[in-house]
Amino acid sequence: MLVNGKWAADWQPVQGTDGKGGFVRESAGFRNWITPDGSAGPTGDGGFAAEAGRYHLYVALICPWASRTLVARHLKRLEKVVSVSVVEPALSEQGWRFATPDADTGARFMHEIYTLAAPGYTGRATVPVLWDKQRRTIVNNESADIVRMFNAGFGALADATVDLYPDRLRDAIDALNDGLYHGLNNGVYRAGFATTQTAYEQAFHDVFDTLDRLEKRLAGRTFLVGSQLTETDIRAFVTLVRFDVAYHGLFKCNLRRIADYPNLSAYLKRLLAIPGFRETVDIDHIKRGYYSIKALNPSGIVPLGPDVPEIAEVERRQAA
Ligand SMILES: N[C@@H](CCC(=O)N[C@@H](CS)C(=O)NCC(=O)O)C(=O)O
Repeated sequence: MLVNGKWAADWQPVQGTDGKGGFVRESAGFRNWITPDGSAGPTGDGGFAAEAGRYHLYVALICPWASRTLVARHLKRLEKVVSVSVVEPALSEQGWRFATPDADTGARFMHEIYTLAAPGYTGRATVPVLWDKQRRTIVNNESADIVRMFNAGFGALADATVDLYPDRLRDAIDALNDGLYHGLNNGVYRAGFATTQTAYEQAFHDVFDTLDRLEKRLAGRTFLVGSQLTETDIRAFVTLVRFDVAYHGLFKCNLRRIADYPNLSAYLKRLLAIPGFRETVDIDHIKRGYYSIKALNPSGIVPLGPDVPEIAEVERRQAA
């Protein structure tokens, strides 16, 4: 991680804990918003008006948080408005690395983008990052905000027929998102990075309680909230699609696979068939990325399995 703008070499073990072996995720440091007219959004400063070609999104394809923003970018048809670059799947000794120096900034590592924006930055150099090429700064590095900006911040530059956070569903979306974050999106991380048996077991039960609830909720419904696709489906998707290949093994979430839940696996298949979802999934990056986390897998050996039909289908299409 960065400490006062300098890369601290012993960053790998420096995961936040709550003193009882529970994993604590750091909150994001840049919280400005892109808006149609450049006025300030719910947090941060103004001055970030929607413009084609001005903003750039840095992602890792292993990362579920970054992948949320990629799905939203596709669904809102912002592919030609916001450019993207993808870091290498495995974390290096200096965190996320670009395979070739970044075109806009010349950076070789993601942490250099952070220090360009804030020379004295202290914190983890996480993805996703939404970068402003004009002001040469980070607009925002919180995926939940970036999804909402893509949904509503780009005005006429985005597809107005798609609304991932409709007014009338907001309360239901917010309520479900909270449970999903704690029990699933971050729940798998709490299980994987727990350093005590008690913290692991708590997270493990939260994860499978949440999956059981989702399985029931999906009986007879197409999407999680209302009758339309919303950001809640994107949030569920990014964790579900990684579950059997990464979290079941590496994060020890091994009571059941998604493939063992009929409704959840049908739902995952349904989402994969919607243009904008499958394009963001790279099973090879996901596997190599997660299994490169040295603290959890010192040998770096990447498992060959599992054999899951939905995953095999994604891989087959990518190879074609
Ligand atoms: N709050 C962030 C979390 C992003 C996050 O934790 N990204 C991970 C990858 S999945 C990361 O970049 N980790 C590098 C690190 O912690 O050093 C968001 O949702 O955007």
